[in-house]
Formats: sequence, structure tokens, C-alpha cells
Amino acid sequence: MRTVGAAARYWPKRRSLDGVEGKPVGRRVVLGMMGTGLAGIVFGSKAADLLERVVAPIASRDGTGFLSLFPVGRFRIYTVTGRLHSRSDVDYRLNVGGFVDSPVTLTLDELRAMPATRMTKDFQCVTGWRVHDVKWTGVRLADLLDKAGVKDGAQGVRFGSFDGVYTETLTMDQARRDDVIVAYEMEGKPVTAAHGGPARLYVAPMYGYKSIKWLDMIEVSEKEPRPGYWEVRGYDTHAWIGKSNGRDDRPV
Ligand SMILES: Nc1nc2c(c(=O)[nH]1)N[C@H]1C(S)=C(S)[C@@H](COP(=O)(O)O)O[C@H]1N2
Ligand SMILES: [Mo]
Repeated sequence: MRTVGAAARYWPKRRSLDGVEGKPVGRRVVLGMMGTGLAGIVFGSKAADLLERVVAPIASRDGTGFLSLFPVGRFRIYTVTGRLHSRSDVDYRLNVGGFVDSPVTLTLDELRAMPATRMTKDFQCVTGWRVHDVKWTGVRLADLLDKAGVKDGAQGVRFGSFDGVYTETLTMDQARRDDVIVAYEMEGKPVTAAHGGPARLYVAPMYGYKSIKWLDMIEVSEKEPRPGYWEVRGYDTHAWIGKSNGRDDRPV
């Protein structure tokens, strides 16, 4: 497909990695995907026209390869697929498996029935924007790992998204921290589709790219897990805020 006009900025040629097609996508296709993804979920079908005029100019890469669709409140919305993804609360399932004694599949109700953790903490993207004092509610990842029973010697945890593309990883020590949760509420409300609901990861001490959206798979690995989506593209796997990616200016 030929790339038209400004679309080249949004979709620069990428190396093909993880089976992801690296083809640039034409403007019409991008808008088509946004029409389905955004208009359907966020605004209702009538907004498709408006989106063509409003979202296209807002969507931009900020020089680091991140595609920001549009700002929502104090956040920017990121999605590497170029569209939003949604799953109803009823259809949502979270699989916890891999190198564990008893793999579990949780519904959203079952996740919500587990002991909840609340915290108010910043969210910071490695590209520089930071949202102060976000209220998070969710379940400690450690509690989910305990539920499935991690086998001795497990090295790390790998995460998958129902966007079908994005992945992330943590070491077992990182995964067991108190400030790493599977979040189902942000700012006192269910995590929206734009923010990766019904449930996303929130890794408080690390840059935003660790906080995978549309989380549906937690897989314990016996070996050191492979780096995630942005990490194979050059970002640090250990993404400590202020102490990674060449940034030491913003300590937590
Ligand atoms: N599935 C998925 N998760 C993702 C991303 C993404 O593109 N896809 N972007 C990451 C990055 S770089 C950031 S900064 C945050 C942005 O979260 P927000 O879109 O809720 O602001 O999500 C992270 N998790
Ligand atoms: Mo980010």
C-alpha cells in the first residue's frame, strides 16, 4: 500500500518483529480503523465524520515512535495498533498460567472479589508527560501469582493484551512488589476502553510502557522472559522512573 501525505508521519517504516507487520498504512486505512475503533466505542457512530477532522490532526508521533491518538483528561491515549480495543465486562477473562501449579481463568467479578489495593500515584510516560496523583484500584499482581501457585525457580512474568500485539515482562521480584497491580479502576471509575479496560497492569515505579493495557494474559516463565513490545525496539526492560532510558532527571 502506498502511504499518503501525513500518514507517513504516523506510521513510519518499522522493522518486522514479533510477527508484527511493519508496513506503513495509508491515511484512509488509519482513519477507517479509528472510525471503527474510536467512534464505535467512545463517541457513538455519528462521530465518524468529526473524527476524520479532529483525530487525524491530533494523532501524531512525538519523535519517539509512540502513537498518541488523542488526549483524555490529563492523559494521552496510546495504542500501538492504531485503534482502541474493547471487551465487555461479561466477556472479559484474565488467564494466569505458565510455570504454575494451577492455572486460573478469572472473570472480572472474580477479580473484583479479590482483596483490593488502592493507591494514589503518578503515571509517567518515558516521552515526558506525567499525570500526578492518579487514584488506582486493583489487585496486587503478587496475589494473582499466589492464587495460581508459582513453581520454584520461576524467573519472570510475561503479559499479553487482547489487542493481539502488545507484550510486557517483569522479573519475579518486580512482579511481587506491593505497587504493581492489575487495575480495574482509575480515578474511582472502571478503567475505560481507551485506558485499556476492563483491566490493565499498573507498574507504579516504572515508565508507562510497562503498564500494559487490555491485559488478558499473565504467564509465569521458567526462564528469563523475553523483552516486551517497546523493549525489542530499544527501550529499557528495567524501566525505573528516573533511572532508566538515559533519564535521571525525574526521581520517583
Ligand atoms: N496494549 C497496550 N498497552 C500500552 C500501550 C500500548 O500502545 N498498547 N502503550 C503504553 C505506553 S507507552 C503508555 S505511556 C501507557 C499509556 O496509557 P494511557 O493510554 O492509558 O494513557 O500505556 C502503555 N500500555
Ligand atoms: Mo509511554
